[in-house]
Amino acid sequence: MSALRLFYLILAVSASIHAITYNVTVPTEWWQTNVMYEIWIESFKDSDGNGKGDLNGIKSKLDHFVDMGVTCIWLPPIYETPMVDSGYDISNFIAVNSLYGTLDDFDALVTAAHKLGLKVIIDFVPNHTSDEHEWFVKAKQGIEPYYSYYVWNKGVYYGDYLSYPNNWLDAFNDGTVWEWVDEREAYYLHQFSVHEVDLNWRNPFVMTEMKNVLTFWLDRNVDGFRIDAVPYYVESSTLENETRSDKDVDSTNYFYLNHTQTKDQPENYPIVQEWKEHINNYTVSKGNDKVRFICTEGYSDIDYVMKWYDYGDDFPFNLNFIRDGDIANEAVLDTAEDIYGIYVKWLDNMPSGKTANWVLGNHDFSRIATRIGLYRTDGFHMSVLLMPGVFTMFNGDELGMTDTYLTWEETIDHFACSTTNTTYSLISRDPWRTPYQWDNTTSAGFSTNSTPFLKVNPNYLTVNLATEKEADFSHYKNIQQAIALRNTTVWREGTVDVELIEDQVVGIARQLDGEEPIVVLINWENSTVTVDLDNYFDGLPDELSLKIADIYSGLSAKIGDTYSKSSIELPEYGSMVLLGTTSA
Ligand SMILES: *[C@@H]1O[C@H](CO)[C@@H](O)[C@H](O)[C@H]1NC(C)=O
Ligand SMILES: *[C@@H]1O[C@H](CO)[C@@H](O)[C@H](O)[C@H]1NC(C)=O
Ligand SMILES: *[C@@H]1O[C@H](CO)[C@@H](O)[C@H](O)[C@H]1NC(C)=O
Ligand SMILES: *[C@@H]1O[C@H](CO)[C@@H](O)[C@H](O)[C@H]1NC(C)=O
Ligand SMILES: *[C@@H]1O[C@H](CO)[C@@H](O)[C@H](O)[C@H]1NC(C)=O
Ligand SMILES: *[C@@H]1O[C@H](CO)[C@@H](O)[C@H](O)[C@H]1NC(C)=O
Ligand SMILES: *[C@@H]1O[C@H](CO)[C@@H](O)[C@H](O)[C@H]1NC(C)=O
Ligand SMILES: *[C@@H]1O[C@H](CO)[C@@H](O)[C@H](O)[C@H]1NC(C)=O
Ligand SMILES: CC(=O)N[C@H]1CO[C@H](CO)[C@@H](O)[C@@H]1O
Ligand SMILES: [Ca+2]
Ligand SMILES: [Ca+2]
Repeated sequence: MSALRLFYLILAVSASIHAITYNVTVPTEWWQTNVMYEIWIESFKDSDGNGKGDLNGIKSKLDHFVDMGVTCIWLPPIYETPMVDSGYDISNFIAVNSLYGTLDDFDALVTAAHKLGLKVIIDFVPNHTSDEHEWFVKAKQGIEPYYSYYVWNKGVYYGDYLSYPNNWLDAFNDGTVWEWVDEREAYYLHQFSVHEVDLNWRNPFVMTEMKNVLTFWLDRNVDGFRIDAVPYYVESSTLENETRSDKDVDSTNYFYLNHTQTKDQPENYPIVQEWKEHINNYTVSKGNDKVRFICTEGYSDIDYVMKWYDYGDDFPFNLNFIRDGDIANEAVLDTAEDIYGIYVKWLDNMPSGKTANWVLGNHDFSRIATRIGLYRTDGFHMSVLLMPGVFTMFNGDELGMTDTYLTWEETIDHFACSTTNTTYSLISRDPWRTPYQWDNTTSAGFSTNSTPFLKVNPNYLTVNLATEKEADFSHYKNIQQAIALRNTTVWREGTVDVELIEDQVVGIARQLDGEEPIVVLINWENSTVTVDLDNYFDGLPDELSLKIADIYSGLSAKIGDTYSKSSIELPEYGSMVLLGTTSA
């Protein structure tokens, strides 16, 4: 769609063994410079006092995004749903969840957002429908074409004993993916909950139906889609058993098997490409009125993830700071080398001319501040924000919100509730879905209702947007300033050089001829370190001035101070954004 400059790799001739400088893809379209903000609708803002967030609530808070510098909001599923899986179980793809509002409310939100220059993208969830969806209700009655919208199998006889066609397991650890339906004398396939029935992506009618769904929302003026669960669309047609993994888990646990037949199948890729083409055709039919984009979500090995770039995907989410490529394993973020390694892995593998993406948090996993510690959170955000590409952030992370402890009685996550009072906390996603902390009033300003759907984190009296806006230094202000630096020529076009310094600092330099460089240094360890940037970066000016610093290390008092590049002392867990001062 655009003449993007190629993404080159230069092996710099310098003293350091790590020195790699990357040319960047110069952004030409709005989405390439986005900060894309995930709003967890239920916990963001309640407009009518029922204790649950809604679309009108979001509309009333759009100024927050303008103030922060966020340019694109991403709404998780807004569709009609029985809410078995937080709205990812959809019973009607062209209607709005009544808990959140109406289609008119949605239209009003999009219009209001556009007026403020914000883009709106929505989740597209094509891996399955709810078992309450009209298509599945008809399929169960044997009515075509709906019966063939799903994946059915008659099972296998072992003597007189009928059993599942194979050993595949669902991702919610309920055991088999196959569910028996008496009326049809057949099993249907579900890779997730038994209430989420997998669509048959080998059936062209399913493609037609889902393209109509895309068109419906394009007509409502959305700016793009985040496409959910891309590795799971198509299963191997041979129905071969999967083999045992190396994980020491119960035999009904999803991770008991290697998902060689049910995940990352090659047929998934052209499906997404066809949606992208459909969206492009829509744009052409509107006289190229605006640029629309898609991005995809999938926790897979880097090769499978990178392949999406070749199939019409503007970018796949980079979830490597959350999972290590295998959905079963948490990302390891213990050392500076770990962080450095994750940055370089993406840059080394991304195809030429593409836009990078970085994600630190989302609705499915523990908050970043909880995973790495608050004292490292500012530095980590500064570094991802000043890397080239799109940063995808989860609501509340800009405040340094942390996971909230919830008792068994307070737990509402459906999957946690189906466990026990001793194991629920391993499963529950409630701790990072508690209400957004706007201010120090009732329910943190989230709702006039003093008993919201999930309790507010007790730290809201100090950790809240209003307080952080008033403070001289805060997580929020640091993020706001780092976002503002993305609106510079050096951020957009400058090279990027990522270095591991003294084994404990991640250093990032953005440089461009004729522009002041941006340097980010994050000390990942609880010990002071002095760094000589000459050993790691070429071409920096002798002096750099401190622009942004984390709020805990004491560096805030030194904002505006000048540092010699050959000797910069970083306190324990200290992080800095430094700017060049040569032509000042
Ligand atoms: C990187 O970009 C610079 C400036 O445009 C250019 O001189 C250089 O040749 C590029 N590197 C490679 C490997 O092409
Ligand atoms: C597949 O797995 C099932 C369940 O473990 C087993 O009963 C069956 O024999 C296996 N089939 C093959 C072909 O190995
Ligand atoms: C299955 O998983 C184990 C451990 O992760 C791995 O060593 C093996 O190569 C995997 N097998 C296949 C066929 O992917
Ligand atoms: C897009 O439009 C072209 C030209 O009309 C057509 O050939 C193609 O099939 C369309 N693609 C999709 C996915 O609808
Ligand atoms: C969990 O529930 C059981 C049975 O209801 C009860 O006996 C036990 O005390 C509970 N344990 C905890 C940690 O709450
Ligand atoms: C509540 O917040 C307001 C405005 O942010 C502040 O002026 C006030 O001191 C705070 N009150 C308490 C009890 O923290
Ligand atoms: C970005 O920079 C341009 C020119 O320097 C300025 O006009 C514009 O207001 C800035 N935008 C933001 C969001 O700061
Ligand atoms: C850092 O080290 C100091 C002193 O060694 C210790 O008191 C402090 O708890 C450590 N901080 C963290 C976050 O571990
Ligand atoms: C992995 C993933 O994100 N998949 C979505 C598809 O379906 C499951 C079950 O609804 C959801 O939990 C996921 O969010
Ligand atoms: Ca509400
Ligand atoms: Ca599927």
